[in-house]
Amino acid sequence: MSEKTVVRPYGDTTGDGMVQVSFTLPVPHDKRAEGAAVQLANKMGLDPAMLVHARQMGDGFTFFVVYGRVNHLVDLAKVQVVERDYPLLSAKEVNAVVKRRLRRKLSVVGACIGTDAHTVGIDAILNVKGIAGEKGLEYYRELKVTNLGAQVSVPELVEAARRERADAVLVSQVVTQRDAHLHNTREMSAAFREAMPAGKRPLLIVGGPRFDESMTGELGVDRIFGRGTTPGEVASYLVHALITSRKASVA
Ligand code: B12
Repeated sequence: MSEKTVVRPYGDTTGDGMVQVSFTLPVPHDKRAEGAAVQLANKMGLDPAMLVHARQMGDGFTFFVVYGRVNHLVDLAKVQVVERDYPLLSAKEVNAVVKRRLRRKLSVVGACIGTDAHTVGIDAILNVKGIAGEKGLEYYRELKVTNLGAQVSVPELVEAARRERADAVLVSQVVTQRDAHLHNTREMSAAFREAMPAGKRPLLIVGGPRFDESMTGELGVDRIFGRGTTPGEVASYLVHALITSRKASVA
């Protein structure tokens, strides 16, 4: 494997710097619109910029795809990401740890909050059917899952967490328009902080395709899961955060 830490994009030949971007402009499709798209791409640092696709999207909007060269470099040594810092366990291992160490079922309450009705993601994590060939948390014998579904208000969620004596609350936020996912998450974590004293609060987990996983502190949650999350990763995190890394409290 290459030792290189500084890389450039690859289009036709190694290191040629070619990238493809897509965007929509609020103009009808004509020659001027195409020129405007190229101008924007130039301002974004693509030089030369080639328009490869333009299609009118309803009245007065055009969608563009532009292909062009950038001169920017990426320094892999400076990339910062949140990496998994706990072991990935099988369903059998998760069940065994919960049974042996917690000696009761681990209670999980999940929901899509606010006006968000995109339940496919949270269902993929919670429901037996799961995702990508992996079963969801309902399949785990030692987990008790309460899935509240779509458009749940924060007070309803707090109430359900109390009723179910939730060890963890899993919230999904897919819509990001006007930063709704950030506002809703902050509102949710503040409500839990107000309703329950530290030490009695469930683990707060939020997930969705457009979260920045490094924003836990800012959003007041314990963990953020992004695109492509699997139920096994979530179950393993629950065991890590609630049991194995809290040796003293559950021994
Ligand atoms: C299906 C869909 C719908 C369905 C939702 C059906 C349902 N029951 O969920 C319907 C038709 C209802 C819908 C409606 C709308 N939608 Co829609 N929808 C989609 C679509 C096509 C797919 C989403 C999806 O199911 N992905 C598959 C799942 C498995 O992926 P996921 O959600 O990312 O989940 C994974 C991870 O993110 C993570 N995860 C997610 N949540 C959680 C939670 C936890 C706790 C954890 C651990 C992990 C986790 O794990 C999951 C598994 O890996 C997307 C576009 C796209 N291709 O993504 C648009 C999209 C999300 N929708 C969009 C929009 C705008 C809308 C509407 C506002 C449209 C309208 N004008 O009416 C409405 C809003 C309705 C509402 N009130 O929320 C936009 C959002 C844009 C934005 N910036 O926010 C998108 C991106 C489309 C687009 N390109 O414009 N939508």
